[in-house]
Amino acid sequence: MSHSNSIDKSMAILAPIAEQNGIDTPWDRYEKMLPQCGFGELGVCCRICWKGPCRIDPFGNGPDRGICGATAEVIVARNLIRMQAAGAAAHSEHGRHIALAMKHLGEKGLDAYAIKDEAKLKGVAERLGIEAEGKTTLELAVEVADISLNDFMNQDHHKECTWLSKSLPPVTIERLRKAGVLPHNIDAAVANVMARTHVGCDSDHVNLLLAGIRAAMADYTGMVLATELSDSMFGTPKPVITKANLGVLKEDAVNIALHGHNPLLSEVICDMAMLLNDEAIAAGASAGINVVGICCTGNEVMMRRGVPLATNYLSQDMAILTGAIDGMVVDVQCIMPSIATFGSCFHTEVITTMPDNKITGARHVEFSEKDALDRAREIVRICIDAYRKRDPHRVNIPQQKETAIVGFSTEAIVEALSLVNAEDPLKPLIDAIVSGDIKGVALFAGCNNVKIKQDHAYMTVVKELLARNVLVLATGCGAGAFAKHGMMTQEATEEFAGESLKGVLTAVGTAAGLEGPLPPVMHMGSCVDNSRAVMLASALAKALDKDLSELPVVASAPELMSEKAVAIGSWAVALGFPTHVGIMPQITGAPGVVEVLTKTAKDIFGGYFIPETDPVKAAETLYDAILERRKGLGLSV
Ligand code: MSK
Repeated sequence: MSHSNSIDKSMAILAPIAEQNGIDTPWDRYEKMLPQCGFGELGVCCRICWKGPCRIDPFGNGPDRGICGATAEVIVARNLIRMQAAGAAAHSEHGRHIALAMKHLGEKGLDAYAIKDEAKLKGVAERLGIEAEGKTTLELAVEVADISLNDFMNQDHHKECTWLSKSLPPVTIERLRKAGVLPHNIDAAVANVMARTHVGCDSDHVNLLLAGIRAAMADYTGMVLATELSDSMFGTPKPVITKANLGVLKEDAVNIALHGHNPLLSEVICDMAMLLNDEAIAAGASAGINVVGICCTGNEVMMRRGVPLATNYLSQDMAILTGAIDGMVVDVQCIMPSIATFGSCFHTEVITTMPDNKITGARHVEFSEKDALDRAREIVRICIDAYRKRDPHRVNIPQQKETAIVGFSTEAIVEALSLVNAEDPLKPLIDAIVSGDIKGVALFAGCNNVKIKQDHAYMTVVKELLARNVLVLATGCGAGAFAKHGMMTQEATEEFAGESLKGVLTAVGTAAGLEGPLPPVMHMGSCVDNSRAVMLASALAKALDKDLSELPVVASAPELMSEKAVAIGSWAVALGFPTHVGIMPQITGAPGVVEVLTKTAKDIFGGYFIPETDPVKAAETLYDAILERRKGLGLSV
């Protein structure tokens, strides 16, 4: 029997439809997988050579070494840092793609793209040390792209990636430099992890873990340049009011769901959907084209255009069960192959677009920046054609839908604060932290994981922290969870924020003309936009002349699953943030690795991992970490 395990009520409505159609939900697929491999759960299964697979007996009754002699510590560390490297590769491929597009735009022009935010580009250029005087916008774009691309190409080990020093406080850079974890080249950091984890190479778990942190810092580098260049090309997000959850689908519209990560695709589809709206109406869809988002592409178009968010990671294939999605257009990352199966049970066209991200059973329309308009037109028309085949009797759109105020880029937050203090915009925030009106800041990031009830851990941890007057920032599918469940509204501030936090959010919101508070959870964007939170924290650290590791800032990934989330969590630790993970990481078969990541890391980086599957306890531990930081700064607790 098909079922769901989610606090999102629309899932309970859709699960019976999966059963009627004889397809498994993600939760069914998970149940069929049980019991999951105990060796894998502990991280002690080694598959990096064909003498294996080897596995260490955690109870001490069987093998305590692999065939090559590798210990549990080495096996676990190798497995973990390969995840960090994969996460870094994914994010930085995204960044490289944007940087190459910006370079092509500047050099040869690209019909579908422009520098929409010239002020941001100029700011980025200035930060990178580029002299802007006398240069055109496109010339500047080329130089910004070249410097960014050099972070993938530099071979001088003594020269760290430019984007690191241009985005982090000097004292933090110095600490990380001493620890030897600053990459000189994003690609090299990833390749180095793959090389040193080859059989018969690095067999010291601490040395391996440090290489993993370096890869994670490469992940951060790819991420920050992706965000900053995307803003330049597509606009820096500003607060916008939209809706979230599957109730955003429209029965009388051609519904196109954009899913994946890279705005290069989704931005052009959004433009094309507007251009072809009349064709949709002519096809019988009286409401025209309704573009909605899923996962981080959803976040990208939501915060820049106010496009409503249909759902987050774990319910992506369930969305097709509404029978109302005519096209699901995907690019890269976090796309379940199951969407092709779900699509084939309905009229939904599942369209892959990237040469290195195809799905068997899906239609492929290869997208490139050079012919973006033609391909986008083709894709939107495929979706309109699919609408013609939609069976109205199979449409079942759950009514769940919440308002969400989204789009709090660092710039937008600073702009809102400047309405309180134009001369020194950060001062109101710093004053609130110093006085204790805001006890600290928590960044929520990460995914959903089928191992726990969808969205439940996010909602539990966040409510606990808000009640304790902690300012909350959110990205990725965590942000999606909060948007779906009404945590990005002014009403949520009234209901969940502690009194002093509510006072600050109301003062800033009122000054910004909102006639009430800011939402209690600030939507900062997609996975790569975790860099925005670092930018904000770095601005605070610089203003206070402190290391990031001294600030009362914590991170939480209550429902993480992806390699990218592992990489994000790892750089959060390196930057100095106590970092909660709500899914037990696959490292517990190696006590030495656990010790390094949860304790020793604190001595080296200030940050450390807090594995805790109980969300209430996790909130308590995060809050204690905030108070410890406050004490360290001599602030009231
Ligand atoms: S999409 S990495 S499930 S946040 Fe960025 Fe969501 Fe996690 Fe993917």
